[in-house]
Parts: sequence; structure tokens; C-alpha cells
Amino acid sequence: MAKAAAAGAAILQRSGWSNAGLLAVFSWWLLVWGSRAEQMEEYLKREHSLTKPYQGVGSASSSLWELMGNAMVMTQFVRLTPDMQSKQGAVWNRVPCYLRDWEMQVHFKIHGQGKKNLNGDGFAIWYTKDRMQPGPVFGSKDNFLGLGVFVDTYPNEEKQQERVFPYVSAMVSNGSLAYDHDRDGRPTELGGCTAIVRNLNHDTFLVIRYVKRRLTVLLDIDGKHEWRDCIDIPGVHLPRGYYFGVSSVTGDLSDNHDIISLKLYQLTVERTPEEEKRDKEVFLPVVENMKLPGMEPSLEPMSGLALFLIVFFSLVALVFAIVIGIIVYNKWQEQSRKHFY
Ligand SMILES: [Ca+2]
Repeated sequence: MAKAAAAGAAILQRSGWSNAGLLAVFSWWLLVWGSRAEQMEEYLKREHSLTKPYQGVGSASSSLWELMGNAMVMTQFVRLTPDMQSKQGAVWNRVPCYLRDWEMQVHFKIHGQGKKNLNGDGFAIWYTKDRMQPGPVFGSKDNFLGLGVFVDTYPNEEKQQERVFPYVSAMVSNGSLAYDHDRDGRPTELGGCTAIVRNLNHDTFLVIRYVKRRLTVLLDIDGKHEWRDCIDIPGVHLPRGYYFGVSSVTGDLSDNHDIISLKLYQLTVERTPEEEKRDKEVFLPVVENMKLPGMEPSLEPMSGLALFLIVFFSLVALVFAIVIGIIVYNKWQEQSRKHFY
């Protein structure tokens, strides 16, 4: 129900309702659904949102958002890259986000001259410790700390059978995990889905929702004003105080990667005492039950314990085998003695 309410609010806002009108409708919505489902309210946080007319972005140092590389502010959108080879651009929030539960709504447009699979590379939405650092992951730095959601429009891996591109995927790194560009991030992917998003005449939206350590990514790309599930992963622990940003890169192949708006909503949810305990603050990003190669350092005390247990049980098994051996030997000797009588 909370999902329906959030989606409803987004649709109303898109269709140009005033804030007061929206608030009234939304209050009613909450009254209707609130009694039935888990209560969730949402507030647009202007300090983490990028909306038209993008006042001061790229020109004023007091602006909440900062441009990098080839990114340009236009009247109707922020263009991360133009449809030209070897460009990279990004826009980063200057204000760290200390919210526990949030939702980032991304209104974007990817379009260009390239025919299917002759375009690239896509763009990334970030919630990371570092900001404004160019690099190889959709124009931003690798071995990042935090979350990256990628809208990958070009399949670099040759044998792509399971994944149809463009493809949306999510990755969480604690700094020691690298993005494998040649395999489109497949080794570190937490989840993903196909998203046909290029050269469309209708609006395309992506939502990243982070509530009670559950990370979900929803898409509205079919022009039906409906959210479709793409990624849903529980047990994602992200530190607070990281930065939101979006970045993009083109190589031999290119596209216009345009951001029309980024809207960050604070979500207010109630937690039980157990949930409070479970959702305690973390200082490094962690995903529960994920065995990713780079995540091993944080599990080192565990592998020490595992080694001890292996040695311990091996010794127990050895002693057991020796005891059995002695018993069998004694029985055998007894048997052979009986033969002599
Ligand atoms: Ca790719």
C-alpha cells in the first residue's frame, strides 16, 4: 500500500499538481491507506533534489549541485553527455544525506542517433562516500564506497544470453570491490532487469527506495504511469552522510544522457525495537548473506574461527578413527587367538 501511495504521489506531482493540492490529496491517501498498512509518509527534500530551472547549477558556487566534466545545464534538462564519442559528465549533490529511509526518483532520457546496440554506455546513480571523482565506472571512480545503480545501454560481454540490454543493475561496494566493465558488472551485481529505455517519446523514471535496510529499484518506462519491480534486496546496510550523484560516459559509441530531475523524498516509517536494533548505524556498506570476493576483509575474524573449527573437528575425527582402529584391531586379535584354541 505504501508503494501505491508513493507511486500515486509521484504521478500526481508529475502531472503538475500544486504542492498544497498534492498535500491534500496525499493526506487523504494516507488516511485511507494508513489505517490498513504500514504507515509511511514522504517529504521532498529540496537540498537533495535537482529540479527545473536548475537555479545556479554549474554557475553559482552556492548551488546545491555541482557539475563535472562535459555535463551541461540546459533549460529542460541537465545533459551528462552529448551524443558524441569519448565524453563524460556528472552532477553531484554538495550536501551529504543523513536520512535513514529515503526514495530517489530519477526522471531521465537516453536518446541518440545510434541503432540498437550501437550506442553507449549508459549512466549511473550514486549514493557514495566520495563525490566529484572521475573514473571508469560510467564516468565515476571505481572501488567506491556505497551504492551504484547502473542503467547500462551497451552489452560489453560478448556472450550475453541471460541479460537483454539496456539493463539496470545495482552494486554495493565497501571500497575493495571493483566494477568489471568488460562483464557489465555481472560478478558484483546484486540484482537487475532489462529496461528498454532508449529513444522513447514518453517520460522514463527510475526509483531507488531504501527503507528499513531494504533496497528496491522500480521502473516506470512504458508510459503507463505504473511502477514495475526491477530489484529488491533486503539487508543492505548503507552508512549515512554519503552523497547523491549521477554520472555518464560515452566511448566509441554514444548517446545523449539527460537528467530531467532528481527528487529525493524522506520516508518516515515506524520501527519496532527489534528493527531499531537491526538497523543500527554502520560505518562501511554491507550486504547481508552476500559472499562477494571483495567483501572478505570484513569477514576475516569469521574465517579464523572457521579454520579453528575445521582443525578442531579434524582432530576429533582423527582421535575417533584411532579409537575405532584400536577396537577393531583388538577384536581381530581376539578372533585370531580363538582360532588357535
Ligand atoms: Ca556495458
